This record gives sequence, C-alpha cells and structure tokens, in this order.
Amino acid sequence: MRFSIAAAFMATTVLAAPQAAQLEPGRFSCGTPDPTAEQLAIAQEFLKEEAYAIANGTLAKRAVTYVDTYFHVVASSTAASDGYISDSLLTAQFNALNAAYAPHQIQFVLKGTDKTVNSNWARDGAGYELTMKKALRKGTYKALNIYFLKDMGSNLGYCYFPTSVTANSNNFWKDGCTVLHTTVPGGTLTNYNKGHTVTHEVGHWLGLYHTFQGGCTGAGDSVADTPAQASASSGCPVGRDSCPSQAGADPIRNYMDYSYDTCYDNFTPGQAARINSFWTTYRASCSAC
Ligand SMILES: *[C@@H]1O[C@H](CO)[C@@H](O)[C@H](O)[C@H]1NC(C)=O
Ligand SMILES: [Ca+2]
Ligand SMILES: [Zn+2]
Repeated sequence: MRFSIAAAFMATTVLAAPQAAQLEPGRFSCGTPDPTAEQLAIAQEFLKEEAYAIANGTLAKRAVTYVDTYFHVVASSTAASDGYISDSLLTAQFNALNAAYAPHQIQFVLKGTDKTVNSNWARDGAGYELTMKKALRKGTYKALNIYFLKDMGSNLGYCYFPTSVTANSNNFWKDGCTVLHTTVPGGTLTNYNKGHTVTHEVGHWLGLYHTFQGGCTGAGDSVADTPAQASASSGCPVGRDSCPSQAGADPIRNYMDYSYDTCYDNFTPGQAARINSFWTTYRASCSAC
C-alpha cells in the first residue's frame, strides 16, 4: 500500500456538496457527488497496487475489517410515518448491511443507536446538516455514522468518500451517510425497501464509485472487474448491455448500480480490494481523528 497517496492529495481534497437528484421520483437516486478528477486519479493509483496484491495472494489473506457503526434516527415526530424507525426495522437494516459485506472481509459492529425528534434536522437540504452531525456524530474517522432522515428531497441517500481529514474539521464532522427512512427493510418505499440503499451508500463511504461512472470509455469506475456501463440502470434490466463495444454486460446486480433492491446481489473482488485500499490509506491510518 502506498501511504504516500493520502499525503500527496491532502492539500486540495475537499468534500463536494451533495448533489440534487437528477432522476425522476420513483427511481433510485443517489446524491453522492461524482468523484473529482483528483479522486479518480487516486483510484487509478490504487488499481495498480491492487492488481499486484490480488496476483500475489496478499489480498486474499487480509484479516476481517470491523467497522464500528452508529445509527441515528432523525424524525419530525415519534410517528413511523415521520421517520421514527422502530427498533425491529433498524435491526433488519443492520443485518441487511452486514450480509451484503460479509463475503468481503468487512463486518459492521453496531455500537449505538439514538433517535431524535427535530423537524429541522429531519429534512435534508434545510441547512442543518453540520449542526445535526456535530450534535450526533460518534467515534473516530474509522466509525460509520448513518443518519436516517424523514425527508431527503428526491434523493434516497448520499455519503462522503474517504479523504484526508483533520480533527474537528467540517470534513470530519460531515463524514458519514444520510439515508431516507423509508428505504429500510419493511419501509414503505416500493422496490427500494430491502435495506440496500444503505448498502450502496456505505459503498461510497468505503471508497467505491458508481459502476456507470465515466460511461463506456476511459477509466470508468477505476475497478477492473466491473464492466463499463453507459448510464445508471433502473429496475432489473437483465441482459442490459449499454456499452456493446466493451467486454461484459452491464453489472446490473452490483450494489453500486441503481437497480431495485431485489436485483442487487454483489460487490466484485476488485471492489473489495478498493475498499481495502481506501480503508487502509484513509480511515484505519487516520491518527489525528
Ligand atoms: C504483494 O503485492 C503487494 C502490492 O504491491 C505488496 O505490498 C506486497 O508486499 C506483495 N507481497 C508479496 C508476498 O510479494
Ligand atoms: Ca469498471
Ligand atoms: Zn450512489
């Protein structure tokens, strides 16, 4: 692993603001910003090292990474319809997340759950993101904080990619994932209520880009074993091949596409390697945070 990568990019890496949804309601829509040119360059550097580590067997021998996890429910009242998620649905959400990552040496450990009623905080885009997170965020930069909100506009969720942060900076406080409450298993959002909006968003928090990043040409998502894809999928379009001149059909079942929750079933070994690279470089090694 090249620890120099983090330092080399430290000076200019800033967190982009979440993007407004670009797809119509009723489709999966993620507000995680596209990676910057700099972030794509980091991924390209990782890709070279990962190829060696896969080939020489080092990667296969890595230990399980345990990720301390905190759930924060932020609702506008104690009614389920206002975002006050029951304990049983939160347990189901946690289990769905862990099941998705279990084949890849990643396990989440639920360290705490809190529930807050605050109608300003419960509405993403109302201007309270930093205030809310400063009040609720727990753990170091290695800890995953997921905020379940009542209202996300037309996004289902967004996260921030791993980067170089300093203690007590806004980038540190903002780190984490924000997800629409109706996407948890048993939630009311048809086709997106098996808990895999969280799986997808946590993929970003661990360093993964969308499988359709960059379209058919160029570096794409900078992962070698996810076939190139022209655009986001919708539903579960079996056989979709949006880049016919490139190898492989679209990875519609990959958690980093935009398919229905029932369609998703995998991360690839290349994505697992990328998660390991980002974890080691930015989160496990963050001594100042
Ligand atoms: C395998 O490759 C990785 C990545 O380049 C390297 O860090 C590691 O030292 C190599 N291990 C062996 C046993 O060659
Ligand atoms: Ca790819
Ligand atoms: Zn996304």
